[in-house]
Amino acid sequence: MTDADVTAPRIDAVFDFDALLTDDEREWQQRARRFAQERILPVIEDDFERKHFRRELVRELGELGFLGMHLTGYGCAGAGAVSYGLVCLELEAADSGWRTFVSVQGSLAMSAIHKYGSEEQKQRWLPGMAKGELIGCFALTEPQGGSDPAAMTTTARRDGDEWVLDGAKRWIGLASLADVAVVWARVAEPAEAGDASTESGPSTRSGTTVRGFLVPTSTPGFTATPIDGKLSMRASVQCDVDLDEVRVPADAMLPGASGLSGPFGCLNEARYGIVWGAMGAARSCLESALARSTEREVFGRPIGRNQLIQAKLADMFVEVEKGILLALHLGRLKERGALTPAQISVGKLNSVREALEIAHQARAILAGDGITNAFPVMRHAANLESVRTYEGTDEIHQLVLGRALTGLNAF
Ligand code: TGC
Repeated sequence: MTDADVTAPRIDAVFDFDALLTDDEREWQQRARRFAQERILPVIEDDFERKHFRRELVRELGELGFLGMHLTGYGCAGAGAVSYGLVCLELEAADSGWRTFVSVQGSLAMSAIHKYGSEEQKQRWLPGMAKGELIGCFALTEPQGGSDPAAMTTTARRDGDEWVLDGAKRWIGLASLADVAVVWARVAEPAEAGDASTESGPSTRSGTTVRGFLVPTSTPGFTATPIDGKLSMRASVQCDVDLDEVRVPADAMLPGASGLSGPFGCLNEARYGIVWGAMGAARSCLESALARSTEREVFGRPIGRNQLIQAKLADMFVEVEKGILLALHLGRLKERGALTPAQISVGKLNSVREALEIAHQARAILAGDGITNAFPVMRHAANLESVRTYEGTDEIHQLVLGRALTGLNAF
């Protein structure tokens, strides 16, 4: 067979992936792909270089229906889990920072309010957040480490008709831009929790439990400081948050969440988005390497004619296809209400680990030019280092799976 006999197919056409989707799902995907290509890709290298978060795109994301798109009512699109995953994939194919924005806003902050908020809280915050007029953040992780939220030291104490929050949070996406923070804090239980809905899960530390609070970021004592010096996710914002006697009214507490299962329920949503999103970054790296392999000539022929290059491309391709098909399977389970946290751990662990490996292989194929911003690959690789760590590190997800397999808890 000569080169002329071979037509290179589109990567996602090989398994006829489109045929597994509904018209509506394809429409969501196309809308996100257009947005990524027209609004993110032309500016992302510059934004990454300058550490610039392009806030004006937030309303556009809202107009397109991407914010809290898997939620129903309150101005949210009520889309299916697969549609949401496809949007995550297309956004992260452009940059992890933008998928992270949609995750923090929709899967974490809006989900927390939607799942656990009172009707009044939902009416107050969700419609504006869906439109991108209001930004939310999710303050769970603390400076001593993100893997063990049970070690949380931020407290909320009742003082008359108010809650008073004290503590510190770290790596909180969007906090310095946000209008509202969902802050998780330890309260004494049950008397001081003072809420009819405290069918509290077991306390996470003797005599206390974890509750969520909606804190307008303009509240005195709330300070968010962007973390500088990041070599990853430079086009998005992560902050230190200081809570110094932050006073909020009694009804700022989320009535429907008691115990760590509250924030973990939101992490499930965000981790699910990552299962898809990381495969978007991986696809972008593979596309760069593939294009380069037919254009770049070394030793008098395209590098793609070399078996060692083809072996790399084949392995990358296999993992992208497997990862996307796994994401689709998890999405279908989620739509049936059958997706478990352990299954999400399989997906998050696999997608991010493989995406990083693909980024590294793509960088090698691009050789010296691969370290420049003429290609998106180093940016994806750098971003994926964050994605590997947040929402549960590889090791946390391995241990979740280890526990599911053995019945023995390693934590
Ligand atoms: P344990 O602490 O004993 O469990 C407490 C309760 O939570 C329940 N639970 C879950 N519920 C729903 N979904 C899940 N995935 C859940 N995992 C646990 C559990 O059943 C229990 O409920 P109850 O009613 O009996 O009290 O926790 P564990 O032993 O089950 O889990 C330990 C471990 C290590 C798995 C967990 O602590 C964990 O997942 N750690 C990683 C946390 C993590 O991902 N942190 C990063 C957050 S990323 C972030 O905050 C930044 S957001 C992004 C941004 O802002 O940019």
